[in-house]
Amino acid sequence: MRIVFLGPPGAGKGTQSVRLAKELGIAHLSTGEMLRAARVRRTDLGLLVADYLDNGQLVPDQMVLDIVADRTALADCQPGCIFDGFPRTIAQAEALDRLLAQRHTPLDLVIELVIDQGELLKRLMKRGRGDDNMATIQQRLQSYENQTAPLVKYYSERRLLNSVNAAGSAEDVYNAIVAAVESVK
Ligand code: B4P
Repeated sequence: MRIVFLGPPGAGKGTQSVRLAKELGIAHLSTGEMLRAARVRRTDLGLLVADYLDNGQLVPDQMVLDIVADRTALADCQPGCIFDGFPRTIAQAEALDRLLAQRHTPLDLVIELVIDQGELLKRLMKRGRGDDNMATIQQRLQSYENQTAPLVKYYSERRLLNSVNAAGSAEDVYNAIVAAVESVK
């Protein structure tokens, strides 16, 4: 199975998708995690993306696409994978469609985590990761509205979208996600 998790920063994409991947026995791919790891290791890519991460801006599409193309070719993605926080632009979504079509492994489902801004701010300020300060969060929310939210329509038109209320407890949200997965099995 191949599933995309879509939602604003702090909606719980990481929290939920790690658990679901384990449950389904498929790989968990977080582009955010991969980019942060590259920055910590100070690889060439890490040095290039540091400013984007610190400013709450999306990293250029081609950099993310190269990472995803390499990562999805690894053996652990054979049984399937969850794309956590990817795609984040229409160009990324189109590229992902092309990549998966070449491999004859289309997407099965897109889960949108729906939540209001007040709750997001509370969660992110509490988490307190390096990119969780107020200025960066505002920029990330802006990037989401401008560049990522159009994907809701994109996937809805392709009949892949399943929207889940992400404001409840982590357990309630997870149960709603499992129900969405069951509906396409
Ligand atoms: P990500 O790593 O994807 O991070 P995120 O959107 O902030 O968080 P997520 O939604 O996963 O929230 P989480 O479960 O942690 O992106 C970071 C940066 O990387 C981006 O800003 C961008 O610069 C770059 N990037 C990544 N992918 C990219 C792409 N494809 N293209 C370009 N740039 C890209 O939850 C947040 C907090 O809430 C946690 O503390 C959690 O414990 C808590 N929480 C979760 N669910 C809860 C619940 N139900 N109730 C209460 N608290 C909850």
